[in-house]
Amino acid sequence: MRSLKNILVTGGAGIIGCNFIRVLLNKTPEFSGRIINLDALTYAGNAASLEDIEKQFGGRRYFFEQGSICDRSLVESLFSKYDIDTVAHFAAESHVDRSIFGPETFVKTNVMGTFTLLDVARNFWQEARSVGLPGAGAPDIRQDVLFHHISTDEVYGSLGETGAFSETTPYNPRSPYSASKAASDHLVMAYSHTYGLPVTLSNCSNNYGPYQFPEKFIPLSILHILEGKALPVYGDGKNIRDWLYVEDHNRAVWLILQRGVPGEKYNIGGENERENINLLHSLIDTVSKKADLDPEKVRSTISYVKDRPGHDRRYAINCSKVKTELGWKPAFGFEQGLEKTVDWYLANSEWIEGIRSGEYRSWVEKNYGARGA
Ligand code: NAD
Ligand code: TDX
Repeated sequence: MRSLKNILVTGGAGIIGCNFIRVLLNKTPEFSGRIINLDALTYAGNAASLEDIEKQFGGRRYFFEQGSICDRSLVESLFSKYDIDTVAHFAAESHVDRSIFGPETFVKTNVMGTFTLLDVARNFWQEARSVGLPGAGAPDIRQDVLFHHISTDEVYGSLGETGAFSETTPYNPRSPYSASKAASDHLVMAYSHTYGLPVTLSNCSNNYGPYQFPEKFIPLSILHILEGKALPVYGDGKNIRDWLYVEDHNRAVWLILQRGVPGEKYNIGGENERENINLLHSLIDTVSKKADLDPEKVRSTISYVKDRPGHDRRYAINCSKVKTELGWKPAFGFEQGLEKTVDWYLANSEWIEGIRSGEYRSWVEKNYGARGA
């Protein structure tokens, strides 16, 4: 088992990164190290998501650094300042719709940002400066360190009615978002093959849970149900996603950090395939019950809208590798995860108001018009 002392978490103010930090510091007694959270606080990042962590662990085991993963000198200084031995790289532009409206930041952050982190790690983790070109598996890079890259099932493309993505499924990304993530995955693997950088890579399905930015389907629908707004369903509503509770995802990431084999990739999925329209009906039932709304009245606000261009039809994940090799299994059933998520949004109106103001609101108004934030 790897000894992890100083973990650089990138994108720790987003849904998955902030849950990872919370799980590690609050619920993982076997971890006694420090977490350094590098986050640019884009529209999707929110420092308020980690206020409790800052209060409890700030300056001792938790350190927040605001900045971009594309800023090489900043990243270099953080590696030295905190003597980083592990990277858990979550930071990304993550919303498919936004990548269609404006792909450039996706290439900058997801491709160039990942490259910058990899290259700084390679330099910082060199045992000693060697002369000339390193060969494959170059021995001069420390092997007691790890660069873990978090990626998506969307790199594999779209499935028909049957089958599931495995770790050997060829890449076939179809949106600017998934193409940028695929490019970053290839760079990660190239740094392993060419320089011997110890890397692991995970490709997961759709996460859901507390602190998710309300542009994604589940939180957007919860808030629109509560506010009596139209519920936008893209196309015929029969696209299928595999839903993974964020804490289950991060338990798998933690296992990979401890015991993942360098150079290997792992698929992580919730084994919860749902058509979007069926998921929406479940959400309507759950939210209506908790908020005392009439579910039939809410259902009448479902609004089929123009489909997302290039909308992938179905994703499904075969996650037998992470189960058999690392002993992972999801702890939360889908209904349970959904209830916990709805409860969290009902109890956290201040967080919601904070994140929906400013830049996000004007972007939504410009690009979606009347749909509202
Ligand atoms: P998110 O959009 O909620 O958060 C992304 C975080 O990254 C934000 O805090 C943002 O401020 C930060 N960030 C963006 N650009 C940055 C930059 N240049 N430098 C530093 N920080 C920057 O995303 P998420 O859903 O938490 O996703 C985390 C990772 O998981 C991403 O790599 C994403 O591709 C991947 N992923 C997400 C899902 C999902 O369903 N949410 C599924 C599969 C894979
Ligand atoms: O208003 C909506 N109506 C709708 O029908 C929204 C926002 C979405 N949808 C559909 C599109 C998708 O089929 O719901 C499904 C889920 O959409 P998103 O929440 O936007 O997620 P998705 O596009 O599947 O991508 C997510 O999972 C994979 C994350 O955003 C990615 O970062 C991750 O890699």
